[in-house]
Amino acid sequence: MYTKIFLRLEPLGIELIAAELRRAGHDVRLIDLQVEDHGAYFRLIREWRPHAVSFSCNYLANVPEVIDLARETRALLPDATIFVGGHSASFIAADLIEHAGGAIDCVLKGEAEASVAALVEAAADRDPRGLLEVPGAVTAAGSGPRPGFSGDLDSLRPARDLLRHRRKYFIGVLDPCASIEFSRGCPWDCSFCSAWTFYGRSYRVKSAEAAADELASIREPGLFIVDDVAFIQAEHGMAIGEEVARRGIRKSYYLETRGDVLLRNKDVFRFWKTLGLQYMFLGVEAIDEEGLKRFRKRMTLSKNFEALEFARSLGIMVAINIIADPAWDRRQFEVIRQWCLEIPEIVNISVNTPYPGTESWLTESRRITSRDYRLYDIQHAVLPTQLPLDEFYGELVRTQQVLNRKHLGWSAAKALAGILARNLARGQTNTLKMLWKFNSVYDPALQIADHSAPVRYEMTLPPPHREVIDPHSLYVHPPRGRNGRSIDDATERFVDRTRAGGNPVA
Ligand code: B12
Ligand code: SF4
Repeated sequence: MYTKIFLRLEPLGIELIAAELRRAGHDVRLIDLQVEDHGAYFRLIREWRPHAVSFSCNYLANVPEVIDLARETRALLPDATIFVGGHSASFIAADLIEHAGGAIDCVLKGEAEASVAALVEAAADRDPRGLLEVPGAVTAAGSGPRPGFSGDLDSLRPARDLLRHRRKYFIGVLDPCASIEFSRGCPWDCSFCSAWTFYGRSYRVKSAEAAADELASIREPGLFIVDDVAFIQAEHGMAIGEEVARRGIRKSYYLETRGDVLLRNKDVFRFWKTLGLQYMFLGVEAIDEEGLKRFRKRMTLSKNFEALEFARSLGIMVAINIIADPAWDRRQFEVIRQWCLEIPEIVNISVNTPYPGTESWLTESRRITSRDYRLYDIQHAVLPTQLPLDEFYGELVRTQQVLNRKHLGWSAAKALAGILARNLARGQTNTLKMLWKFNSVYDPALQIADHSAPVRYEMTLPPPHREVIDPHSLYVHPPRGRNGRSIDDATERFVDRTRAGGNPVA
């Protein structure tokens, strides 16, 4: 829902896979189904008839679409190797294979760069046993070795030239907008998040030179920095910034970070403001101590507000996330609504959703109420609501409406007139179009209707609830302990003080 209005972003993952396969000598084509429709996809494969087709499945909500596409692709190309990968696919690999009933040959878990070329080569031999030698591979016959890490981030360069329709990518007023990663992974361990479990709590960085080289090669004036937590380490953030300044690269940036990182590295964020930082997203998650504790954010409320105050002082647009719990009553929504009205920030409300691959998936004691993958988009309730479901959605949308009233529609059009005019002069209309879409997307009746759509692929329920879990059982990439985190010792100690686990976990 969020992506239907506020943003549509370059899929870096598939561009990196394409780059890797091209390096191995293959002819590769990409199609981004955020931008093009299924008709365009089927036309492409009918004409081209590739030997292998792969789908990226970062989001759980996209699982049914990916399976249906794989099945139809199998009917058209019976001999092609069809494989799937990505963030969510990595946590539910065996289920994907089963749902697809033979349409998916393999799920490749983990980051693709390390083994996608080996997988395509093994597939060419048409020996299903060969696939199982590829690290990260899961087939109907079993699983291969644990996935390996890609090489140095400096050597990775997305095949940006392979995506048509680049003008469709934007976020808010950054239109058009490309994406870039300065780091990969996250050293924290929040209970509702799978960013850390996917990468085995590792954290790697791109060098300042490589980051600046890549930035200089990007045509778009806007940049979405996809790092889970931007500028964890001041030295790294400064080094990239200095290189960007030295080369005179001028762009507008969006980034996401934590409040405590922002407060620890104020100078870095101030410096990036001078370089063009325009939007910042802070995961505040809750405005009461109880809520923060539940999400294992070891951040006090006053620190969170201090961070917000500092972000405001930078004179940039600040967006924050608040997690609504299905157990909320009218009063709790009302408190958030009032707060949203009082503050200048853009507030995004998501719904507490346990995802496979997170700790919450295993520790949540409430019964899951839906096994429909499509509802796992953090905008639907998949845990029992205290209010009747229709009233819950009514309250949720009424709270999200504040965002519409404050930041979209005619008042926003007036406030953004200069930016809109500049974007239009460049032929970019994405920002303008987003301003009037809210009511057609955020509608309680549509959300209720989603709950009664027939479910063809049912998610496997979590195992019986546990109080404590071993994080190692969640990891996709095997952890490399302290050596897997490119941060200095002071930052490692800071992370340890502020992460929920607190005690040494590899
Ligand atoms: C950038 C980002 C976005 C961008 C997406 C940009 C885009 N078009 O891809 C935006 C802002 C749009 C976004 C939106 C959302 N996001 Co998001 N997002 C991320 C983030 C921070 C980084 C992803 C990224 O670009 N990484 C860098 C690239 C290089 O990595 P990658 O895409 O993962 O690709 C690598 C591997 O996954 C793998 N791979 C990927 N595809 C394939 C395919 C094959 C065949 C193979 C073999 C391998 C493979 O290899 C790639 C290279 O190493 C991740 C967190 C994370 N660390 O992964 C969350 C994350 C993926 N998002 C998440 C969520 C919840 C959402 C939203 C639902 C939030 C919302 N409020 O609406 C929406 C849903 C969007 C949708 N389409 O439905 C969750 C996923 C939850 C889940 N299990 O489904 C994550 C994990 C964050 C979290 N904290 O839990 N997101
Ligand atoms: S800080 Fe927490 S929520 Fe943010 S990416 Fe890391 S583990 Fe996930």
